[in-house]
Amino acid sequence: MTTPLTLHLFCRVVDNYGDIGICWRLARQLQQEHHISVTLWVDDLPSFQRICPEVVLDAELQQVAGVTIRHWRSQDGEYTAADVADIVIEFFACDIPPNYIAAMAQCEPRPRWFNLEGLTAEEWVEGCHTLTSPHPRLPLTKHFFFPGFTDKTGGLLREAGLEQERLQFQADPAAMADFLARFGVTAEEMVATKVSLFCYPYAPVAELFEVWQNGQKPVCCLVPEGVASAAVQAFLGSEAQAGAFATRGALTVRVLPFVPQPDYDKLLWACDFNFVRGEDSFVRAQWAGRPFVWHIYPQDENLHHKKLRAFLQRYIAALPSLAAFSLYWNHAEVPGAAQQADWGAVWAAVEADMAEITEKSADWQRQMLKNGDLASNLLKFATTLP
Ligand code: TRH
Repeated sequence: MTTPLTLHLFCRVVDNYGDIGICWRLARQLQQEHHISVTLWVDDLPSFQRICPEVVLDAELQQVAGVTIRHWRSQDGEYTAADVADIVIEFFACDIPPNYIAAMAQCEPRPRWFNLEGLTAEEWVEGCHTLTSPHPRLPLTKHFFFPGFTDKTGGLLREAGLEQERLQFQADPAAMADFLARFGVTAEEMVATKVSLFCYPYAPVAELFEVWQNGQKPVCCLVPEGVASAAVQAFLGSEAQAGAFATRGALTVRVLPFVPQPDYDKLLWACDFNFVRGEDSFVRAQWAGRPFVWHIYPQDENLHHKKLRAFLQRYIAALPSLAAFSLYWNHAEVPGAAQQADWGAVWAAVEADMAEITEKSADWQRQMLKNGDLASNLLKFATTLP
């Protein structure tokens, strides 16, 4: 039997759940599908525990789902070549401990070293994907690895069994109803337009609630606890705690607990329309093959609007109703339209195009499948390195 490859994945949580969400997903996949011995170094265990309840907060080292989790407390510490893995990945240019880098330079052969970058649909990514960055002093070379939407990028994170699991779940109305019933969704609400809502606090949620409340068609909106709290609380007239719900007019809002990652996928699969944000939920919504609107992570000088446009251009250039909705949702300028959204009209346009939008989402999902998956693409590239 050959010794399995070892891999260290370094994750610094900048904020929220996307950094650890992506790293945890990647770590599990490398371990489970590629049989690599993975250690995930992470600096923030409480955020990790929110998406993976098995994580113990006061453990320096622990095993979850076959992955070793190491609490990354500081940049200090002594390391030798024996501490270094065959493959080293730093997520999002997080600086790994200087002595660990020095130990990497002592290894023979040198570890394969990657900087896994953030996802963007902008074209420049294709030119930067797999570029090298030689260390200024040590005999080490790091490679940039970019996720993306074309075959000239690393593709998107996706587990091997995901597609089959999704298709099976979506073909089984009883399984979907049972799943949503766990959160209190009734048989009557099952036939409403089911919407999951995950966004940043500045999304115009109250405006949308008003439209849905006064609409003709029943809408059941499922919101994780802690998301859009002000608007949800105002609608409920009470604390937005998991389990709370209210119906006003055509709209029912239900507050869900934060669920483990695999259940979050099921939520996206079971809903007719998903609001997602950041990076990881955004990608999962694409794999769900259902219509979605993306709330992009805000950046200085509205840099995120450029990224949002680059994505919309690829995803729904031919569907102005959903493009306009997405731009308004992110407070971005809508070409040739009023600055202030008329939310009633904006939602009505999306509703009118829903069949076409649903079809387009399924097409997009199939198109993304053709790019392979990020973990396999990264490992394939690693084998080409000297
Ligand atoms: O939480 P996010 O906003 O995360 C990030 C970070 O802010 C990060 O710094 C930034 O770089 C990035 O966005 C762009 O959104 P995201 O990426 O969708 O991550 C959320 C994770 O939480 C994702 O893995 C899905 C998971 N999740 C659950 O597991 N259960 C839940 O109930 C919900 C709502 C989400």
